[in-house]
Amino acid sequence: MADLTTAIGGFHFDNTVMNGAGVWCYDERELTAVDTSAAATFVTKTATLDPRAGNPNPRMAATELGSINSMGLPNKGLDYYLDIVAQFHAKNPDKPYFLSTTGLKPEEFTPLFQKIAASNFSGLVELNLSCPNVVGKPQIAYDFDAVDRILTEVTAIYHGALGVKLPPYFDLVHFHNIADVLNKFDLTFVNTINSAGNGLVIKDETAAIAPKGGLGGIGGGYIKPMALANVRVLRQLLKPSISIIGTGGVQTGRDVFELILCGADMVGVATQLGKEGPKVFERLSTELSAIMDAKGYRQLSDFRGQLRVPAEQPVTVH
Ligand code: RRO
Repeated sequence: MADLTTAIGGFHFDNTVMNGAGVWCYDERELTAVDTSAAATFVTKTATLDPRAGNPNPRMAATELGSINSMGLPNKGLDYYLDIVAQFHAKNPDKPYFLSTTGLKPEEFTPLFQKIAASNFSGLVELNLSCPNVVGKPQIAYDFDAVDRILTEVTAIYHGALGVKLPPYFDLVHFHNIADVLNKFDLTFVNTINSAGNGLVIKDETAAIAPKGGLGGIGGGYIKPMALANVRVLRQLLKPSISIIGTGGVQTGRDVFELILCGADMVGVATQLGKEGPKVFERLSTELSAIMDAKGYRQLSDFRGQLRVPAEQPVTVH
């Protein structure tokens, strides 16, 4: 087996695959299943200050190529996840865990992070600025000034390891815009990409899900090319101290390999984890290891970021 260990900031992990926030991470039962699988670690469901029921059903559908969801941030509230992560940490003091969180309105970010700062949480916080499914709320990370304001506020309060979950960007100028903002802060990581917002899946002349007129976040194979591009370009534009978790469209060890080739330090799995359950992590690790063995790579740093591009040109906009 090749060496699949990795690091994000000063945090060390004994594997390179983990869940993407939202899948197998709602409660203690689901988190335990991921914790005891081959996954490097887990990230919790995105926690809001207060518990939420989320959107009406049906709110998620799997398709042959991927998935659509409009869960609407169902979660058990920040206190629950702080408490549960503390319990996992007590059992596994050397294993770093991720807590995902977000504010539903601008005034919520300060109390959220005051609470986290006042707790004994010592892992990594993933600030979700890209949920596409809360009715009436825009995806924050498409508003670069809002990201700047929120990170200014949050980093004044919270001095632990902090990262941001990003939506897919599609225009090179937007990659520059977001990188310019993120590079102003002492972030530990970004996680790119969240689901691609506001897609539509039809089954038998009917929208597959109910909320928002059938619109929801698209995940799975549909979005792998966007995930690869977002990891690749952000790796080129972000300062080296910001690690990258690459998420989007992972179905095989080959997909994990390609995200690392684009520069990912860790790889998130969401739609396929939903389809296959936590045993997916063992399969992905075995497949990745076999690819590395065949190529003579002993560790991830042997190929991370080494994508070859014919006649490469720099990623710039004029
Ligand atoms: O709960 C959701 O509807 C959800 C969230 Br918070 C997110 O970040 N991404 C997604 O696809 N669904």
